[in-house]
Amino acid sequence: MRLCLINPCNPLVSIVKVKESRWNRYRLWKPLSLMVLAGLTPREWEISIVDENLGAPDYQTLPKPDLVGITAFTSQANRAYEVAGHFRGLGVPVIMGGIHATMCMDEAMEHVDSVVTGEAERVWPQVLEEARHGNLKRRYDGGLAEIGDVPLARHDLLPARYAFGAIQTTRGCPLNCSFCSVTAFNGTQYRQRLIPDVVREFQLVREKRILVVDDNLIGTSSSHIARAKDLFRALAKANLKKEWVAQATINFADDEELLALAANAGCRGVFIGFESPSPEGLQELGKKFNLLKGRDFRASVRRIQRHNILVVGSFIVGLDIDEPGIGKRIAEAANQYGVDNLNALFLTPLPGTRLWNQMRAENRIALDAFPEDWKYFTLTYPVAQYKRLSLDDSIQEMVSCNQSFYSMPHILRRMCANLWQRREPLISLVGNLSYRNNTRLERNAYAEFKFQHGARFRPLWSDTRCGVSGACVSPQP
Ligand code: B12
Ligand code: SF4
Repeated sequence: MRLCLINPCNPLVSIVKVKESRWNRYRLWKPLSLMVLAGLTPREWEISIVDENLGAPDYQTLPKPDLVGITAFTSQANRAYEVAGHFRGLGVPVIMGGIHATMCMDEAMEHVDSVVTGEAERVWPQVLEEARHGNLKRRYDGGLAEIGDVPLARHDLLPARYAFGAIQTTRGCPLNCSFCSVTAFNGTQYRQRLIPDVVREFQLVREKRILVVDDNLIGTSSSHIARAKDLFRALAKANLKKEWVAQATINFADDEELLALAANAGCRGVFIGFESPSPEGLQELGKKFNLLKGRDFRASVRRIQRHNILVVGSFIVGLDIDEPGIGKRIAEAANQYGVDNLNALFLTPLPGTRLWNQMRAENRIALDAFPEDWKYFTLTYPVAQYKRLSLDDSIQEMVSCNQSFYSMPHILRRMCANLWQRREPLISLVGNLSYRNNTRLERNAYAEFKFQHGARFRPLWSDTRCGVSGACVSPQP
C-alpha cells in the first residue's frame, strides 16, 4: 500500500520565494507533522512525503498512491483543497489533518474524504487499517495524545535540502493568549517528552541546524525549567555537535544557569513574543506573562545575548489600541530592547482563537470569502478591520516599522555590535538581509493586495455589531 503525505505550499509565504530572494533558502524548515505521521505508520506502508515548499511536483507523473494524507495550517488550506481535488479525481481517498482541519472541520469535510481532528497519535493506526479495508470514516478525533505515544519522527524521508531540521520536545501551553491557536489545539497542559527519547531523536536529525518547534521550550513553572535544564545537560552530554533555535517566553532570561546550559547544549537563537511595546497592548492580547515583575526587556535581552544566543523579537500591528505611529514605535522598542531581528506581524484572527470569536462577532473579518481568502492568513497581510487603523494606515505602519528597523544604518550597527560581542555575526547578517529583502517584496505585494481587495475594507472600523461573517463555524475541540 502506497501512502503519500503532502505539505501544500502557499506562494504568498516568504520561505517559498527563493527565486525572488536567495536569502530565503536559509529559512527553509522541515515539516515535522508529516515526519511524525510517517513515524506512526506501520512498516508495511510504502511512504513518500511531498513538501511543496521545495517546489510542487507534477502529480500526474508520480506513482499513483493508495491513500493521500494532507496537512495544512490555515494559510495553506485552499491549496490543500486543490491538491485533494486532484487525487479524488483519480479515485484516491484523501485524508486531511492538522490545525486547519481541526478548527474548520465542516469546511474541510467538503473537500476531502476523511478528516482527522486533534493530534494524530491515538487514531492514525486505526485510520490506516480502515483505509486499507476501504472503510474510512468521515471523521476521526485524536484529541490530545499521551506524550509518551509521540513516535520518533521519520527524519530520513525528506531530502537534506533544508536549512533547518525540526524536532519537538513538549506540547501545550497554559497561557492562552487571545491571538494564538496553541492552547485551543494542544491544550493547557504542558506535556513533556522523555529526555532520552528527545536525545535519541536529535541524533536522527540529519541537518546540522535544528528548529525546536515547541511553543515554549522552557515552560512557565519551576518544574518546567528544571526539566529544561535536565534536557540541556543530556544534550550536551550526548555531544551532538548540533546547533538549534527555539521559541521561549521572556523568563528564559531570568536564570543564568538555564542560559549557560542552553548555550552549552547548542542553543544559538531564540524567538520571543514581545507582541506590543505598551502594557495596555499586552493586556489586550492577554499576554500577561510579559507584564510580570516590572520587567526590563533590554536587560533581559542582553542577558540572553551574553551567552552567544541571538534574539528574534516578534511584535503585532493592529491592536485596538494601536494608532498611526505604531510602526515606528515598535521599531524603536525593538531597537531599544536590542533584539537581533524583528518579526512584525498583523493581528490576524486565526480560527479557533478567542480573537477569531471576538472579531467574527463584531463583523471585523474583512477577508472572509473562504476558502480562497485563507491564503492571506499568513500574518503578513491585514485581513481584518482594525479599530484605529484604516487599511492604508495598517500597511503604512507595517512598512515604516520594517523600513526603520531594517534600514542599512541600523543593520550595520547591529552587525558591529555582534562582531564586538563575537555573537554569531554571520547568522545575524543573513537573518537581517533576508528580512530586509522580504519586506521589500512585501511592499510590492501590498500594492497588489490593495488593488484587489481594498474595496472590501471600510475606511475605519466602526462599532456596528451587525451579524456574523465567515464560513468557518466548527466548534473548537
Ligand atoms: C514549526 C512551526 C512553523 C514553521 C513550519 C515548518 C514547516 N514547514 O512545517 C514555520 C516557521 C515555517 C511556520 C510558519 C508559519 N506559521 Co507556524 N507554527 C509552527 C509551530 C510552532 C509548530 C508546528 C509543528 O511542527 N508542530 C509539531 C507537529 C508534530 O504537530 P502538528 O503540526 O500539530 O501535527 C500533529 C497534528 O496536527 C496532526 N496532523 C497534522 N497534519 C496532519 C495530517 C494528517 C493527514 C493527519 C491525519 C494528522 C495531521 O498530527 C500531528 C501529530 O499529532 C506551530 C505551533 C504548534 N504548536 O503547532 C505554529 C503554527 C502552526 N503556525 C502558525 C502560523 C500562523 C504560521 C504562519 C502563517 C505565520 C507565521 N509567521 O508564523 C506561517 C505560515 C507558513 C505556511 N503557510 O507555510 C499557527 C497556525 C494557526 C493556523 N490556524 O493556521 C500556529 C498554530 C501557531 C500559532 N501561534 O497559532 N510555522
Ligand atoms: S503566544 Fe506563546 S505564550 Fe501565548 S498561548 Fe501561544 S504559545 Fe502560549
